[in-house]
Amino acid sequence: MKTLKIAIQKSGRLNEKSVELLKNCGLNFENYKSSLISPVSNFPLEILFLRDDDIPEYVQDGIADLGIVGENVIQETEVKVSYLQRLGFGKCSLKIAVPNNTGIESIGQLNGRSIATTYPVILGKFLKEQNIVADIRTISGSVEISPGLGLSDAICDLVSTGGTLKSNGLKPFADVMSSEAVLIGRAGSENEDLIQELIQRIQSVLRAKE
Ligand code: PRT
Ligand code: ZN
Repeated sequence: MKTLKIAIQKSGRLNEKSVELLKNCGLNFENYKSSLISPVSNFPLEILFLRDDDIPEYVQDGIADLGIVGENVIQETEVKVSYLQRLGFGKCSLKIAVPNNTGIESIGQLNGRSIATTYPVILGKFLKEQNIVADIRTISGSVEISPGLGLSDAICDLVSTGGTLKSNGLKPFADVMSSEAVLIGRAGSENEDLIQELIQRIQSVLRAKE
């Protein structure tokens, strides 16, 4: 019998909840320390610990059978994967935010403005749908400080509590997408029986939490 592989985040906001979910499914494995692969002792499964950005491609390319990742990462990487189960954690929304004292009051006023983000693909599609032509400035992090430094007129970033926006003098302005962690797979995968068994275990853990 083949061993399934599931890719989860190595460290970061989704790591702990992903590990907890798999442990609650009755799977026995060592949590990530230095090894990037952990075998499960009581199920034909290996856990791959990866940067979240790499997870959709690993699943698309068949290196992993399954993955746990935020919908925002899937949409941004534009891979072809199937959504198997919403997992109810890692909830956040991608929002455009502007400085509190800005003159920007309506979405149309973003025309000709600059927006800093680490999500240029999702933002680009959103602006196109809204018929807005703005200058998307792709940066790799610390997006919230960009307007204060005079680098952009607005930002587009993930928000959960809103505390980061507030402490940087920004206010949410438009919702681009909402996101949560999801289980992804690939259509037409071999080992459909094992995958179904794992999905059923995950679903019963989620039901028990309701
Ligand atoms: O190292 P690796 O590449 O794996 O991790 P990462 O640094 O890219 O991602 P990580 O661990 O920060 O987030 C993983 C996933 O968690 C994201 O892709 C989202 O799906 C989800 N998630 C949920 C969040 C947030 N909530 C969130 N609040 N990801 C990031 N944030 C950041 C946001 O970018 C902003 O800087 O938290 C700040 C805002 O938080 P609040 O609470 O102040 O609003
Ligand atoms: Zn990442």
